[in-house]
Amino acid sequence: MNMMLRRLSRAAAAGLVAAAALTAAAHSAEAADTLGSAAAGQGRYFGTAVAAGHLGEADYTATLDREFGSVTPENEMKWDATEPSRGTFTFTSADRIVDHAQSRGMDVRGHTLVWHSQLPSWVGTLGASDLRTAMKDHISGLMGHYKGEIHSWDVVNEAFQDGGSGARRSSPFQDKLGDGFIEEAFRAARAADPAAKLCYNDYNTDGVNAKSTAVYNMVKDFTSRGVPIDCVGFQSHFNSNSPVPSDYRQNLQRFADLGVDVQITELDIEGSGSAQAADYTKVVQACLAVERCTGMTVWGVTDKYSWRSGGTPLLFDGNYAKKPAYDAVLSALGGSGGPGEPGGPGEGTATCTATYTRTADWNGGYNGEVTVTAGSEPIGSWTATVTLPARQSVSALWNGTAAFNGNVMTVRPSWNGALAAGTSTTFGFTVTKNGSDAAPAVGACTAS
Ligand code: G2I
Repeated sequence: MNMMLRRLSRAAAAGLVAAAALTAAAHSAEAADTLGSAAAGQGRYFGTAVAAGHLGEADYTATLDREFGSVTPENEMKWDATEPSRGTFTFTSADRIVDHAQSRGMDVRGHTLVWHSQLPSWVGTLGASDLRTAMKDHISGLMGHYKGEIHSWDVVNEAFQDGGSGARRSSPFQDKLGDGFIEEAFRAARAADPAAKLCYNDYNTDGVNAKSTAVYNMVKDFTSRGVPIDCVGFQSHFNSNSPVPSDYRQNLQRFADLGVDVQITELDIEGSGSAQAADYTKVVQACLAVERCTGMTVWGVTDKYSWRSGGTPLLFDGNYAKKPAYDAVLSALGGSGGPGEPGGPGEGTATCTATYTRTADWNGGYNGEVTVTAGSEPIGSWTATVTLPARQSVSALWNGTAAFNGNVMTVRPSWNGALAAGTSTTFGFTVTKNGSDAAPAVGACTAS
């Protein structure tokens, strides 16, 4: 994709992010049948790590595009991938992921700016003052390239040691710049992209323990001194040696109580069958129980490409079949679609129709309006889908709440759900054209 098109598609996706944010607090009583749409119905995102090298595999991208609302490049934004030699940035692989996500209306998490691992060797050779400059240049170069396009950045990753001490981990940054490197990184990150949520991300911090308490104390110190930090990422790599902690929710909540968001950033749980499914349920329920837990990301689409593939820790097997863990997550998110459940076959006889008109038009955009009309029976609520043409994005929505999955906007009533037989209501939305004047397609209306 050439640069101009890439910028256009980035702008389109930025519009979708804004519209999604407008409605993120909306809770839906309707069932959804994908992870992304079910999570959106709970005001959360559901994402996955993505590797650029797999995007050419049809089943991989079909599963990605259908199920997920956010992507995290698994390796492509790391320091070794983006600045292999000092001052020379390469964004080809990361751009591939960002372009793919944006063209389908998915959000992007940035991972990661300052980390001791996957660090090119030149960084370790620098003296303190040069290293400080290089760290800030890396942050501004990488964040600047994606300015306005990343919903959350892992600014510093894994800066604390495992084990009981709660001490900092040795790294070029820690060893040469001291504890203050984290604060310096966050300040540089805020300056580079003020719109991005800035996260500290780590593992083995999922329950209350010495390491998570050390992170907690750092976040508390940052918030009390006005050091910019917006969120804490809990990687949540679980297996039999490191099971889902019983105080997981409590730990997320104590961070949230400091006034930061929490996110589950790299979730995977080794195992299979109902035991694995039950563990996934615990994690999703913990996030949903914490108001400031804004989203969850699993660390890969399919078991076969997982960093722990032998432990089959993900939601889709190597053939992209949904595992029991998938059904458990979807159900915990309030989604369904199974027979007899809300949103599934046989749920009732109420009907509605949806018709679309363009009510205003200008150079860069237009307003659309959808009229929802109840059939011959009264309805309690309705759902309508609007599929946007490529490049277009929604910047505002009224008289409805929206959940986005790719370029499909699923709209539910905000206040106007109940309709007497044969009566109508409308919802409206503003679209940024981004060079495309095509009309959106309004899908079938469903009533309940
Ligand atoms: O280790 C699991 C994760 C722990 N938290 C931070 C994450 O960034 C980390 O992700 C993993 C990736 O999933 C792996 O894919 O980070 C590993 C490196 O620390 C990644 O592995 C590397 C291999 O070690 C390299 O040999 C390989 O060239 O992936 C590279 C790209 O495929």
